[in-house]
Amino acid sequence: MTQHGTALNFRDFVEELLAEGDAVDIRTPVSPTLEAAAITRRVYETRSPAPLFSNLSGAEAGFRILGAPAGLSGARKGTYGRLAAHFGLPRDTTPRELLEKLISAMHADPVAPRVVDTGPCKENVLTGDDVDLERFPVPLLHERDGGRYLGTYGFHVVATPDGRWTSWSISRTMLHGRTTLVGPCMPQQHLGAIHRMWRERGERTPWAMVLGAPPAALAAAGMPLPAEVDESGYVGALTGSPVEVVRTETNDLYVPANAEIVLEGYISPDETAPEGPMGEYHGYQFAEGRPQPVFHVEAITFRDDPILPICVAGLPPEENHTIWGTMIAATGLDRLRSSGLPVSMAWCSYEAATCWIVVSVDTRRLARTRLSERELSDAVAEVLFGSHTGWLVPKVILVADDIDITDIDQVVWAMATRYHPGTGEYLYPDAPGIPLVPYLTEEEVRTGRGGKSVMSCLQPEQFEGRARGTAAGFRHSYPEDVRKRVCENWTDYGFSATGLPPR
Ligand SMILES: Cc1cc2nc3c(=O)[nH]c(=O)nc-3n(C[C@H](O)[C@H](O)[C@H](O)COP(=O)(O)O)c2cc1C
Ligand SMILES: [Mn+2]
Repeated sequence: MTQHGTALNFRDFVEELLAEGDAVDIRTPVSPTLEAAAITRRVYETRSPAPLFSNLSGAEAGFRILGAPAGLSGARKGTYGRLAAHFGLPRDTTPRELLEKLISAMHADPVAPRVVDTGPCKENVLTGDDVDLERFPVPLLHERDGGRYLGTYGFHVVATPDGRWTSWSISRTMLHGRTTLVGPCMPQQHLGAIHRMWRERGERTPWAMVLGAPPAALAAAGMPLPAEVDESGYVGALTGSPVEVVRTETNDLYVPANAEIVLEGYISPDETAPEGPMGEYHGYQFAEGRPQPVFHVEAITFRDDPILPICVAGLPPEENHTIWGTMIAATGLDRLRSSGLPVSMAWCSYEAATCWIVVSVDTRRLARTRLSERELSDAVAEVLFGSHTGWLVPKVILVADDIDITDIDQVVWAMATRYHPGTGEYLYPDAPGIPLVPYLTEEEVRTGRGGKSVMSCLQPEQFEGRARGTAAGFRHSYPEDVRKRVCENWTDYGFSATGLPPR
């Protein structure tokens, strides 16, 4: 018996998307070289159902790819439906409900994984000379990428030498050879931090990579939980069930038993190879690759008819925005709230490509704090930029909570009408940050500091609990009986019922 449900079984997740009409099974031949990725890009950008490529040219029969696993859906299918399905939540779950769920699991006791003897991921086992990554349809994702990427929607499994902490985390891997991959392993991320511990001992880092993982586990692996927190225990708390794991064939690690594909081996302590470039989460393709550590694959196990999920990174919305951005928002909101600041919500607008987080401020509580704009900005910067979460996102935008910050139109309106040029922005040149941010100077990339700001869209009156003016709109400018009458008679006036809902 294997664990079921969309949160804890990737195959169930795919089947549910197909049943909901939020995935399409593509039986016509599609090439893994650019074509599958081009279709996936168009799917993200048109909010179409996720493409399941069941007939990949040149691939072994049965080997499949799922594109856009957490892309957004057309409005009538529930914009966040595919994301919500990662957690076993209803398709109409709102961002706010999702964040509350993610945060409450951060405060619950972890639920450790349950070790089982075997599982579907062991249906096929390749060891020794049979190990060959080229057996899988490894896609070329963008024309100017430096290679083909196998791991764009899978997570690494590594454990500290003392065995006390096991990290599950997403980081891309590019095909390097028949039995090798290459990919980034940043020391500020837990993969790199644990790899460093083994390197310092002069040893190889025992490693596994899980592709087609339980969707809730994949999302947790893209979440900046604090160091020394096992993502597996968090997933157990989040879903209410221990994740079923099996031991790898060749090293002492444990992986989800129903995963589609598991790679196992080690990260070399010293060997590097050129990796990238790859079209990235901020939406740009740069020309240069960089040397990165080499991952050696000593065994591959996989389900029959395996499905490889892929993220085709680039302009939003893709999974670096819908999964990473959402998980950053959850951990960021939790930190801000726990610090006692008057914060009601946080959201990484998907449109901003995980380069900003919008924070909404409860203005009534703000007035009671008697903080000035600078003091509030400094406090927010200290809480966020000093954390594992805040390292990832360079810009913070503060707005009053009359704005629904998950609605980009409202955020734009607040920025345009409330941010005061010259006085509304606070800079944090010493704050450490991810060097991938596209506008950083060479110096900032080299030192890993700078390019970080808090932009305030708060009005001076809001620090005293008042606002300058009220919104003029359908919801704000008419008495309830008039609004009700207008809504009830809408189609009688001759309008169609299916227009956008008014704000
Ligand atoms: C689709 C996707 C791709 C990602 N790719 C990378 C990557 O290549 N390198 C990286 O450092 N982080 C990447 N991330 C972000 C990390 O997974 C995230 O920061 C996570 O918190 C890292 O785990 P850790 O906190 O245990 O270090 C990606 C996230 C997602 C959702
Ligand atoms: Mn971690």
